[in-house]
Amino acid sequence: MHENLVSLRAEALAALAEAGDAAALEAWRVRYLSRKGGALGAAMDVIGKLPREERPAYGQAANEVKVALEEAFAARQEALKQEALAAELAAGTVDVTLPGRPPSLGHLHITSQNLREYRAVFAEMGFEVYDGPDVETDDYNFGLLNIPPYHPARDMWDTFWVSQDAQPDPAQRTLVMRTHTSPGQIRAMRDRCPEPVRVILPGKCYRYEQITARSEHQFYQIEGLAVGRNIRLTDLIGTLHEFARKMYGPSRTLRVRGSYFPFTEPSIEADMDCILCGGKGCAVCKHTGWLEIAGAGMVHPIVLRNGGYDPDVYSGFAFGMGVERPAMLRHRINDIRYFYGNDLRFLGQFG
Ligand code: FA5
Repeated sequence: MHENLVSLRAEALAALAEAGDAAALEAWRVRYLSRKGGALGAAMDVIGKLPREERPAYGQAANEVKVALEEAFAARQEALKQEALAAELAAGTVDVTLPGRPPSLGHLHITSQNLREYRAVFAEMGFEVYDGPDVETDDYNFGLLNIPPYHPARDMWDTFWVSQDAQPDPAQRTLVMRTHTSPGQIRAMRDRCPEPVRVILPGKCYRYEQITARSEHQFYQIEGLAVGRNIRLTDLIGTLHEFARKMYGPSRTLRVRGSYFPFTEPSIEADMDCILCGGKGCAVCKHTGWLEIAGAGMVHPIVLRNGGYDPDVYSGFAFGMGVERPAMLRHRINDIRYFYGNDLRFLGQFG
């Protein structure tokens, strides 16, 4: 074989071994294999200058070199491809022995948890759950509860009026977002009369109030109602005391103060000894030793009559308690706005 072909093959193969990536490989191809300007092309051109009898042998030898270089190029190209693939796989290796990330599970909202607790406690005492609507007539929310139009007691409940007319004109039976769960008392009585009633009415209430750390314009209440023969104030006090013991611990004591609600007579507020200091006085109970748990009283005769019961034969008690404010005391939450701010850092603490 001609010397120039021998040295060309040796030089090209040595350079190919050095080509370490796709760009170097392409540069090698252009330098040695390309028809125009490539080293092999130049070696081929020599044929024309050789004596005629030498040409076939030279041509054959040059062709062998060309095939050898093309094969070597293809092999190097494949080798580089495999190297790149191996590097890529090594970089993206999944370590199957690493512990997995647990999926974060949701849980009930703190209010729902509390509502369930209340329901369970009252269910043990024989109360069933009765649901009323969130949008009420003026009559159910006020009138039938002995709060006639223009009565100053209406000021106790700042109201969202649903109808166009903001004035609570009785002729129009204006709709309101219920300001308390008490309208459910009338609905339950009318539904069950003349049977005895023992129900709780949990539900969302709405008030047109300034939002503060203690007050939301939407919050939950639980109403309780018992109607039958010979139901007395002591039954109410006993029920609230039993509730406090079951909900907050067996050593709870209860005290009762006189109060005023238009739909109960007499009306009371019930307090229990502070769950944090046991009555000694602390920041949570504002150093009084007592925490308010419910507004309550004996169902007013007018309300009993509006529910369908003869007040000379039947009597009943009713109570209403908030859900968020007691939960704030229990968990030492200093702002009611956290409840519905939907911040998972807050909600996640009550999983
Ligand atoms: C009433 O709403 C009466 N209907 C309760 C009642 C029922 C009395 C049956 C007698 C017989 P009051 O307005 O005090 O009462 O509300 C009761 C509870 O709801 C409060 O003690 C408080 O826990 C909660 N509450 C009232 N307003 C708000 C508010 N803006 N934000 C959060 N909780 C509130």
